[in-house]
Amino acid sequence: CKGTTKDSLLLGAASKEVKESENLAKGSVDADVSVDEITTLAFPSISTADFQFNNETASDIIVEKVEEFVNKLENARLVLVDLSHGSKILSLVRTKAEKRNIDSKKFFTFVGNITQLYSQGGLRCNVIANAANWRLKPGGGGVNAAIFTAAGLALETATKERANSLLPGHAVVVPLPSDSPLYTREGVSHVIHVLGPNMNPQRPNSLNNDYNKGCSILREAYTSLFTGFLSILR
Ligand code: AR6
Repeated sequence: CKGTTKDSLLLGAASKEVKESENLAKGSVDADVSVDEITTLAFPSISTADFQFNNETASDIIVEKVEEFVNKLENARLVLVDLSHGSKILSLVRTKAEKRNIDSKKFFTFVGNITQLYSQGGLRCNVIANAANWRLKPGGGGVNAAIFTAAGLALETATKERANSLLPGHAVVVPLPSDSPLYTREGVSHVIHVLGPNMNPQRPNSLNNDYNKGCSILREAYTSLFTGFLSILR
């Protein structure tokens, strides 16, 4: 993450800003200094809430995809986030990742609001993923509403510059302007919007319980997400 591209420079700037505010605010967390330089992607479990994808099946796919990508990350790590300690998907993934001996420094689960990971949880995440809708519109509830609200108009504008819609299984990397509150407060320099498979008949493009298609789209979604993250690191 120390390249010379514009995006890499943004990452560096965000990290410096957060470090300075931490010095002033005295972080409540036992900060490991070496961790400062680690670029981190925080991501929610795609499709398992509003899109009603089965948790057990999704957890297999998350662990499979993390295992595939985790060794491609040099000084970077992946964190699966959910709101509550009772999260079923977090506990399923944690158990399965332990069984596969996935390096817990490179991948772990974390309970917290993805828009407040640094300010409330002391966890620096320069990149966050959004479980988006196909129109890439704010609102709609879940993590999408939370991220668009926290990031302000800056994210809407920056998203429109990159894409107007997404196909299921695809992702788009959006550099976050430095005037976004998510950038200044949390140190988030990029949002990666991901569209997962939809099993909810009340939402557009429902797969009507077709888990063959659903699994292949969910795999594709995580591949697009992690590939997008790798593209930021280079
Ligand atoms: N921080 C961390 N995790 C969260 C947060 C948050 N603030 N909010 C929800 N989660 P969902 P989907 C977790 O429903 O199933 C939207 O309306 C949640 O507990 O956000 O892919 C979009 O517009 C779950 O584990 O995404 C789409 O139309 C995970 O995030 C649709 O929902 C994903 O839940 C997408 O549905």
